[in-house]
Amino acid sequence: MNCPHAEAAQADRNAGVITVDPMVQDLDGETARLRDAGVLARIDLLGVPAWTVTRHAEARQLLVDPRLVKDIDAWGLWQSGVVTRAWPLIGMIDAGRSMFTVDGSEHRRLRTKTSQALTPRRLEAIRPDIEKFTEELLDALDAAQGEDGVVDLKAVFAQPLPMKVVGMLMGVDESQHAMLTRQYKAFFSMLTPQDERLALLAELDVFYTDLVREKTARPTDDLTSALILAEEGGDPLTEEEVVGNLKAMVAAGHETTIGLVLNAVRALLSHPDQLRAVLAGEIGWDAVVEETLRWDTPTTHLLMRFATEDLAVGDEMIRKGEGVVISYRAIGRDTEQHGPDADAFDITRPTRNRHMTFGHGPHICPGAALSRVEAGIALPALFGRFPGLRLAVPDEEITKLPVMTQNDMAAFPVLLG
Ligand code: STR
Repeated sequence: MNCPHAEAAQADRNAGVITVDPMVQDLDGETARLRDAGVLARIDLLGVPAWTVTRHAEARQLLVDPRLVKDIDAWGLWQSGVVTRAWPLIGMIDAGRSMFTVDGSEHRRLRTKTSQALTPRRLEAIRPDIEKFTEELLDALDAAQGEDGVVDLKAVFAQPLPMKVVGMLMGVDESQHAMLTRQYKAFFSMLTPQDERLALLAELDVFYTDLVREKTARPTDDLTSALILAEEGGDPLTEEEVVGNLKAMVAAGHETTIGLVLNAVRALLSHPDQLRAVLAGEIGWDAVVEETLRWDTPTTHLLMRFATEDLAVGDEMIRKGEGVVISYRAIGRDTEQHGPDADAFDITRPTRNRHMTFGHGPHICPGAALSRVEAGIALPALFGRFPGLRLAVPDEEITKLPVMTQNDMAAFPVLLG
């Protein structure tokens, strides 16, 4: 049909839409485009339209708004069948019933045990284990150097550490860690064909269900057993709910912390003055961790929430049934929150702790304290053991994986010094 008005209207609508590209290498460019597009930006996620929030203040407001929910059935495009399980990002949203997908009082019921198990005080008990894992992996790093002295810090150190920690917490046997790492790598990569992704998610469901059944028969002192045994006011969690929580914690506990540790190392190596100040004890490692979380968050975009009513945000209106992404990378670079130099990495920045990388409101990351403990042990131990650590290739040659939601490097080749 030749209808100039409709075409013009379509072009108009397309004009303001930013395509979020999993293949992007210039992530800073994409982040700046989103931030500059306004408080709310229209995005295209592999052919699916959504809103994204790009600013700190408005995200903070939306994350406590009960009219935005996690339940995929509130999504118009899902109800109408436009979005199906064939969409490569569906696993990020339709992830089974868990604390990640439910709101309100049910959400509290699903989440209480987990947040109680991960308080800073409770985590003190596992600090020695994390230190031991770290030392073992530093030995492994030393041993893995090739003839040219090069070793992949990601594969040998940053990746196994969080898996060991979350595996210990949840009671996942070491023999399964390599399988899980492989499966999650394929899950997050947008190059994995969708039928393979759905098949691996089904396999993981079987794996986690078997684990929950085993722990039901023989509870131990891990968090999976605690979730199974939780009373929750006479309303214990179902098997499906325990499985959902277990899946969420393994995926989140492992994937995001890899990014935190590597992004911090990368930031320090490309800002040698700041590395020197930390190594000289002029400023603490906690400053490095917080500024990395703000400046180069592991989670670029978090999918997704849905409006149960029309919602006005700034000059825009999110319509009932529309999807909303939270773009944490752009939020960390918000100049109103962090000043005109928000794009600079600066561990002395006064607002370095006032980032929103762990979210806000009822769904705020329950593992935040754990990731801080892990990075707070791993980083000083790594630089303590290898003070001459340096990149084996120019920084520009570090490639980002084709992942939509995480800032994930393919490899991080280093020389230990
Ligand atoms: C991966 C697939 C799965 O089985 C369960 C979940 C639920 C938790 C999600 C996880 C997902 C993907 C990565 C997330 C994590 C919560 C925090 C983590 C989104 C969908 C972040 O990147 C912040």
